[in-house]
Amino acid sequence: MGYNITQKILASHLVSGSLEPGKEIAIRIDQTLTQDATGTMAYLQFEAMNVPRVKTELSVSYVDHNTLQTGFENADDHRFLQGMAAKYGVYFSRPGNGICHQVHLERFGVPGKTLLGSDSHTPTAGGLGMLAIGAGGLDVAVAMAGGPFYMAMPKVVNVRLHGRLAPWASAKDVVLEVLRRLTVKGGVGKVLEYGGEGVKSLTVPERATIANMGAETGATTSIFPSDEVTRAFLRAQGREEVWVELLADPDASYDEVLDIDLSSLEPLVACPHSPDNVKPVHEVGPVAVDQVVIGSCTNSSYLDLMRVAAILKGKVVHPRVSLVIAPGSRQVLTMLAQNGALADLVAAGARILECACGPCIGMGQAPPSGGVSVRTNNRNFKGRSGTADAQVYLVSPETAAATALTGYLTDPRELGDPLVVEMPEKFYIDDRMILPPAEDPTSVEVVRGPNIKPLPPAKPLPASIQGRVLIKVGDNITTDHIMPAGAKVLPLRSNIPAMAEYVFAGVDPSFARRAKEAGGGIIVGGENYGQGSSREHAALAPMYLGIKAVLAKSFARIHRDNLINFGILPLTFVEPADYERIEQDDVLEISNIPEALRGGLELEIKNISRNFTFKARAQMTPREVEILLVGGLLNYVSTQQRK
Ligand code: MIC
Ligand code: SF4
Repeated sequence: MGYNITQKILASHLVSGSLEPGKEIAIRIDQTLTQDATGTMAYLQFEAMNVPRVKTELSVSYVDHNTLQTGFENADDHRFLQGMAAKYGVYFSRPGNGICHQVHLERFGVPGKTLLGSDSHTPTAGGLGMLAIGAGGLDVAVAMAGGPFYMAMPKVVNVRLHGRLAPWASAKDVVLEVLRRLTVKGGVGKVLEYGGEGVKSLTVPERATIANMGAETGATTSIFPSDEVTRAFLRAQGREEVWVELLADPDASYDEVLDIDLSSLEPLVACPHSPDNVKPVHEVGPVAVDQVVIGSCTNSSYLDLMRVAAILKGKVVHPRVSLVIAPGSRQVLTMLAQNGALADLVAAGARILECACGPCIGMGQAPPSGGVSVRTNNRNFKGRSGTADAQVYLVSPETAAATALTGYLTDPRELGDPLVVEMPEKFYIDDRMILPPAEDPTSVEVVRGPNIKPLPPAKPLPASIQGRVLIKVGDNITTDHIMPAGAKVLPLRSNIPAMAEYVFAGVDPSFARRAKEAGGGIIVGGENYGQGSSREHAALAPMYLGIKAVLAKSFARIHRDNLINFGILPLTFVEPADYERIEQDDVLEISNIPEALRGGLELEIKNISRNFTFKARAQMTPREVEILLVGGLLNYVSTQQRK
């Protein structure tokens, strides 16, 4: 039996385990990436492991999230990251050089290699045929120290693309269709592997858009073949020598199949407040729009922005609309400047931002009260834009540009003749904003500003837990609910005591105070708890507040791993109906924890307030159990190092 692409890469990187879905495997990591919002913690954790230099083939530290410098905090973090990179053997992509995933695709991604990134959209590099996975910063720190990455062997779904896109349909519409079908939890425990003759018609940046937003299904990653299209892209990036062909064997088998007819796709939109709330644009009706944002790691490539420029050329944005454009990288921005497209965008009224995440993570450009914002981003969770009552719609760059002109959510097919925008033969290449590590690490002084606080220590898990339910939330709670981002909170990413004040701030502002008063407690959640970002702060800050366990119907992959990494017990209900029988402020007791976890047994939980008992499962591997019992991965690594 032949191998699919996912199996090929996993097999060639396998450190332990076997490729049976659901079983634990460990894989060797070739490359890592971090970004500034998760990177400060990741490098503090790496430092705590006492390893003099990273052991990967390549590690890159990007600065792209916290670029709005309204105080000293972000600039302090950037300076710290630059020093750490130089000292420990990491390339440093300077602020303004672009969004990590876009730059990694352009300058570093290699087909057939593994990439672990402390950002949930790391799978973007799957557009190049890399096996690229998002994880918490601590897992990335371990990979930089040479440790393997552990995960449950995912199922592999063959997404077969047929035909080719009709005029005005876009790569974004392909992934919105995937989301419409799979929903925000349909990809959990799976890799989406693209194939079929339709793949050939998609360029690498288009494949990257699709791979990027696969993260919204909860998938472990998405991956495309590495073919002649990949080769042409790498050639145009001056990196053809890293190309290898990577195709599924003709007799490869898959766990599931999803067929998509590209030619039947029409422009789609994800309506508020979830990326899977997908409808055809023309069916949504006239929605008056206040803001259009074009950018983010999903849709900020040269190709995307050239299409936008072609649509806007010679026209001007609707008077009600604020049009904001953040190019994905300095390469993209420079090319637009050199060929005149930037002038077309500016003349049309676009407000050009630096090459960074910006509005996607609420770093500026919050929409007006009750405003409607149409964005090319990948997430439209309530409040993420920085305006609690804004309505955010997710669309392709073509739909966004058409909307900016009319002031209403507009199907770009109304624009008439199809666009013709070609991929360049050669991209503009200048890597001087990517600093190589220092040759002599002892010469590097790492400067730590007052915002950089030491890591909070994690305590071993007690044998029994008695705690109050501090909050009970519903299904699909995102890490943006648990640990909000945005211009006010993001600068505190390296200061956990300050950041912890904002845990669940948008859901229940009294949470942090109540948690501290109670000396910690338990969180109760619904399905797919912790979906969305990789931010380990959504585990680290609750840990700081004394949270000992999260009891949910199901978990998103990265958040579950982060909870274990920080010594918080992730439990699922054996009978989901028991969720209904628990209320906020109930006192729960969980006993015999080490015995139950080590024996793989169900845990008995007593609801002391209502006097009944029910069962929960931990579903952890023996290794995860030991990590949890010693109080998290960092404690576990140091006990292993002492052995
Ligand atoms: C996001 O899109 O939510 C982020 C900000 O990029 C996060 C990482 C973070 O919270 O720092 C992600 O997707 O992992
Ligand atoms: Fe940045 Fe947005 Fe991409 Fe996250 S989703 S990496 S915030 S551009």
